[in-house]
Amino acid sequence: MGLKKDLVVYQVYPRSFKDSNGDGIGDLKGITLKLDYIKSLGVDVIWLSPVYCSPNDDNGYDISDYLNINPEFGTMKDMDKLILEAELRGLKIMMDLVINHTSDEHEWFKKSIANDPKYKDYYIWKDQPNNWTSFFGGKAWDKIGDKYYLHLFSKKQPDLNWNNPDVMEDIKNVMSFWLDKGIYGFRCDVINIIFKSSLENGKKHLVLTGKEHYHQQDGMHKILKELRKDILSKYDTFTVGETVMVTPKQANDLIYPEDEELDMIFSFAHMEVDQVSNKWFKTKFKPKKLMKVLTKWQNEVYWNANYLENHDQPRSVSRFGDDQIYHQQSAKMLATLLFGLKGTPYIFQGQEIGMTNCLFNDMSEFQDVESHTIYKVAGKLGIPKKIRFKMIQKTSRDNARTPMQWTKDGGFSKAKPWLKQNSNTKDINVLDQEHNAHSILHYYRKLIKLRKKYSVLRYGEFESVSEKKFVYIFKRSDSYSDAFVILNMSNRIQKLKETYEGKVVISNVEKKIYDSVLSPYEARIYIKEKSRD
Ligand code: ISL
Ligand code: CA
Repeated sequence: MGLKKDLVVYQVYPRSFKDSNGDGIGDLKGITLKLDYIKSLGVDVIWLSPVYCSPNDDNGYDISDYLNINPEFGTMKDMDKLILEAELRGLKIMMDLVINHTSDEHEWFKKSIANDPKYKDYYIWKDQPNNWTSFFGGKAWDKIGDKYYLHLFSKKQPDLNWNNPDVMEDIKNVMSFWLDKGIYGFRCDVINIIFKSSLENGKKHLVLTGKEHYHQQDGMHKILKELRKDILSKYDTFTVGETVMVTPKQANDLIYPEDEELDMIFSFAHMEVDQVSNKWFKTKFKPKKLMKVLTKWQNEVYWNANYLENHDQPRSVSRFGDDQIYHQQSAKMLATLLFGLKGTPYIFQGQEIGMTNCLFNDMSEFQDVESHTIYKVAGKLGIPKKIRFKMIQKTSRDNARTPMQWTKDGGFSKAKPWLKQNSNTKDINVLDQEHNAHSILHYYRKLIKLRKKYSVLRYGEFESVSEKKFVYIFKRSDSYSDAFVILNMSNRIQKLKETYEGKVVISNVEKKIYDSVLSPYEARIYIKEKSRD
């Protein structure tokens, strides 16, 4: 993977980033307008959530044409311009590749319904459904005419049939099309469930039934190897797979040996530490659980894609920190964690200013198809309205998708945004933080600079030093230096037992002397350079 290990990635959710034409929807020109801002963070790669044509049942993750831009976002000319302007600034663009399913409005699906000889087996059709369930809740099958088709997500997202070689050929063409345009690579959506090895009934799990027939199958490895060999290896590319429910061993199987399948993967184990049986049933966050999972993945996985947020997760400061009294402190502590770990750091838009979950007051304020589906399914299970609503409020993906907070009055759009703006934009916004040297924004910039400066933060081996109830300490080391990352993950003062040598190169609390007392949510990184002879 070589120098790819140096990169820092910034995720843009185009719908909510910047609206350039006043229709309330973020767009490509908006992103281009903000490239200098993105560049100023010090990041190297932009991951764009889908910008392809889509009826937006799942905000672009339901693609109706892989080779064209959603008119709401602009034109292909705007896209070419964005790629060019990014390149001029030394930024690379990675696109979202959604190939488990398409939209039901894709030509392929329409032809499949019409029994067109080439397309009839592009999707997964059956006379009778099996018992599999959808990731968004409810059954994974719907009927058109006298046949059922499989959809592991919404019913407007039919699953492609990866047993059909023509599907492979078409997707290869899609990939080459974008790589030829100068795209740097792909974030591969739910990539470890694309291959269905049988359509038998599956085992019943609390939320998901049937996964043993499509999760992490050999056929998936075969597909990834072929895509790598025939397409990706012909370019200089970067790939990260989104892989659900993987173990460290399965993660390694996807990324190692190098250059055969994916460069790295997103796993979810650390996103499950505050839930009971599934993400809708949250419990009190216990920092120690997070430490344990992170340490395990640091120790066992060859190279991690590290993230605390994305467009599917509630905001990290609201979840693992304190979005009220210790907002600034805890957001910076989490940033220190993200950049202290070994692996590639991913920042989700707004995370760098500490954007928080949003207070939604009514179901009608939510846009996300998943939130609405789960609300209905939970209703059928007899869960009372009030409790269901609370679940959605806390966990809805819309928490991450509210418009980017540029200024005190929003600064995202001149019109009413497609999704409610968080009212705390008056206190949490880019402009204010630009002018404040102690802001979360400046702290992120500083962390990125440090990562560039010290090889130990990029390549250093990881070793967990202490995982106390609230204090996480780990060491990174390479032949030049040792780094100690010290994090108080609580809102109370904590005491350090040991002393640490070296210089405090960054901390979220300014102190004359960094002694054994850690303030609430205090974070420090010590670096001690090794003497060389
Ligand atoms: O939200 C989730 C994690 O808590 C998952 O259930 C999520 O749906 C899963 O990780 C897959 O996500 C990806 O594919 C979906 C799309 O809705 C998500 O936005 C995307 O990131 C279907 O394409
Ligand atoms: Ca717009």
